[in-house]
Amino acid sequence: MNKITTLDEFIMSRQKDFAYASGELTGLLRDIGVAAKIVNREVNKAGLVSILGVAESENTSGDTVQKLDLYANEKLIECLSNSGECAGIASEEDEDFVAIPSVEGKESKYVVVFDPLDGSSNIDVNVSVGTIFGIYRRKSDVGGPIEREDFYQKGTDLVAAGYVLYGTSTLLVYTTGRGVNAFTLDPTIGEFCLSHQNIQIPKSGNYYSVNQGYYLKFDVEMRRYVDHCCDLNYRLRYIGSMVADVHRILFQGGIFLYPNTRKYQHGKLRLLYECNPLGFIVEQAGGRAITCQLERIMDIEVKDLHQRATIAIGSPEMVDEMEAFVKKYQAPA
Ligand code: AHM
Ligand code: MG
Repeated sequence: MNKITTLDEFIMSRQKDFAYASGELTGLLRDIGVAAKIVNREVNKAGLVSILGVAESENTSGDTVQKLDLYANEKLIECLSNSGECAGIASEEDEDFVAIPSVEGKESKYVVVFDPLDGSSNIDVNVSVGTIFGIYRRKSDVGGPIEREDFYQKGTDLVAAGYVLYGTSTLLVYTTGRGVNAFTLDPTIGEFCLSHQNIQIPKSGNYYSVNQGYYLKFDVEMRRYVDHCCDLNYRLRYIGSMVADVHRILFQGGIFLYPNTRKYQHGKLRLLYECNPLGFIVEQAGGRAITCQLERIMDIEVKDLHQRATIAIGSPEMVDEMEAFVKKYQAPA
């Protein structure tokens, strides 16, 4: 029988990769792993309990909030508050960042950004949803209050990022900038077990993932690229959960697109806690993540916690190809 490596064992074994590591980042990743298990439990029983359904509130971006979003948000904050390794958080569900009180006088160096339950419109119909997170080293003085600048950091400043996919099985995928590894939750022992090591995205693929219902609202260069995908008989897959759509592409190759539309003139997806963490993971796996205006996602200045960005992310050769279409067909400046 192969030796099982649990998420905790793996995180601990990687701690020595970082010079001067004192275990805080390790502690943070473990806290997120615990939160993921709790959220997973609730997602799995969502159909059985009364918390299923739409809460009567909207998040800061104007989308309807499902009750499970709020639950996942609370659990992540609770878990990140336990060990004292996190100084503050910014979440899709909170308009502003939230300071986390110090535990036993610990002075945390890190802040965490997350989308607690992405793709929440899928919950009521038993379709995959996910959690996305990113970890930054704070910029303000350790020991003092956290500041907005702690969160206004580019993707290139990420120390770690990951996602949890609550799918047919539950997977946690993360990177600390030294490759990408995935852990599958074994529900019988309640542990995330190492299942995919050093993931490499295929250089090209057969899948494209875009909400083609918005086709007529895309810019001409994006319509030409989508036409090209159709021409080549690429297979269209669009779940409407970015985590699940990008996960397929990470493993099987392809491209995920969320361009600007008439309704979402700067794209729909959020830079800080959706595009940047997934961009970091895909780049670490050998892929690319750029905007539909061809800027590298991880280089974009963050000026707002809930800033939106367009995105084209996936296999490097397919993103290169999309880039060539944009250059060829975009309106002259
Ligand atoms: P959410 O964070 O409110 O769930 O919204 C983000 C989701 C992504 O997971 C998904 O890719 C996208 O919204 C789908 O949007 P649309 O329905 O416009 O295609
Ligand atoms: Mg989201």
